[in-house]
Amino acid sequence: MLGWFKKKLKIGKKEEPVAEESSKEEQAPIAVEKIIEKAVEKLPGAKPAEVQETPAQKAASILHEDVGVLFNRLKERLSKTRSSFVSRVDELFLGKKIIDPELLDDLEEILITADLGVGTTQELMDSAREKLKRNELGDPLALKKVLKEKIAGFIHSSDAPAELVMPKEGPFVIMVVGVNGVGKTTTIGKMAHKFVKSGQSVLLVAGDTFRAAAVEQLQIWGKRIGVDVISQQSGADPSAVVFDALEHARKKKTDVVIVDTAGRLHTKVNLMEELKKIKRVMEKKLAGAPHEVMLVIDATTGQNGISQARLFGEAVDVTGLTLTKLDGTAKGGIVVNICREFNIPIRFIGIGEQMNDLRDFDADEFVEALFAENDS
Ligand SMILES: Nc1nc2c(ncn2[C@@H]2O[C@H](COP(=O)(O)OP(=O)(O)OP(=O)(O)O)[C@@H](O)[C@H]2O)c(=O)[nH]1
Ligand SMILES: [Mg+2]
Repeated sequence: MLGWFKKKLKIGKKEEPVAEESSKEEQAPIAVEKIIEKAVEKLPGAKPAEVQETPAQKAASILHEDVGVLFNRLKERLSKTRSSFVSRVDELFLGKKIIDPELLDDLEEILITADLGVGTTQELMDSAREKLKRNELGDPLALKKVLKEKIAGFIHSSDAPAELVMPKEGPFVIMVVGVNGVGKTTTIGKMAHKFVKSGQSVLLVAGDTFRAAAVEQLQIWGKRIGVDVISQQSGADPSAVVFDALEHARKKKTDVVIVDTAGRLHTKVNLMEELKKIKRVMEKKLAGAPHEVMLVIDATTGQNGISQARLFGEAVDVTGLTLTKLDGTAKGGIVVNICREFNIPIRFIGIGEQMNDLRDFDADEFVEALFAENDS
């Protein structure tokens, strides 16, 4: 399981300090000092006394802080979507006491422009109108709550497990596919970094032999992270590169093999056939491979992502998704729509160009970050 990404910190038992034997005379001044310290602490404006933390407590507080920092970063990176969606909903509701048909029409428009998709918007609006008819919505705030719950429900609707499952033996092979420029190679670099951090050996495979620069780009990532990259000259048959790489991984007992592929339009039949061939070669060379066919979708492309998921899914049985560039778009609503339309889990979201800008997708955290107050 990819649970190693979320390795829990083991907090050791707090060790009780061993009391030193001391005489009553030695203890007396210490007790007085303590009383004075306590009194000083209570003075207005006094700094709290320094707390001596054990290493485990220190680590735990760092971890706790990290979680907060990470959440804030996610929140900040989703700010474009939040301001085009949740903040507009807030503005719409501001000062309104009742829900009238005009307010519902305006809400509908906001949902469509935030790229939640026509079907999702319709379902949300139907449910809101239904609740209104049954007098279950007292005021706009209640409507916002329903909206949040419904959206969380859509994101949770996929029952496919979000964590990757490792094979018992042999390398775990991930084949990364997608349209040109969506962020495949960058996501591969970030993913490899995550695996390396969790102690796995990683091999990158330059299956994009279409552009010379593509091999170089992957090699730069390989160097940055300190992992090997298997490549051939540009123009080589990508299936041959993959074949060699799997042989190499088997010999070296590599834990994780990540295969880059050339970007291709999901509507180009011959290019999709080439992808099927690469996959077949993997299957032949290593039973069970590829264990993950990851489709990378650029969130800024909005609803086109839906047809990409459909056509790549039909061609190569996509098993997981990564949505990139959520930091640069107001169209983050695509996440909701993808979850509602497909039973394919979103594994990761890309929220920037740096190595650490790939996050495990957590539905609850995503909804919270999307609906978070701007200043909290
Ligand atoms: N802001 C932002 N930029 C990203 C993210 N992921 C990738 N990018 C940028 O998107 C651009 C394209 O990324 P690549 O990784 O080269 O995309 P690709 O899918 O491999 O492209 P092709 O191989 O040409 O099909 C680069 O400038 C990346 O830095 C992300 O999550 N956020
Ligand atoms: Mg690439």
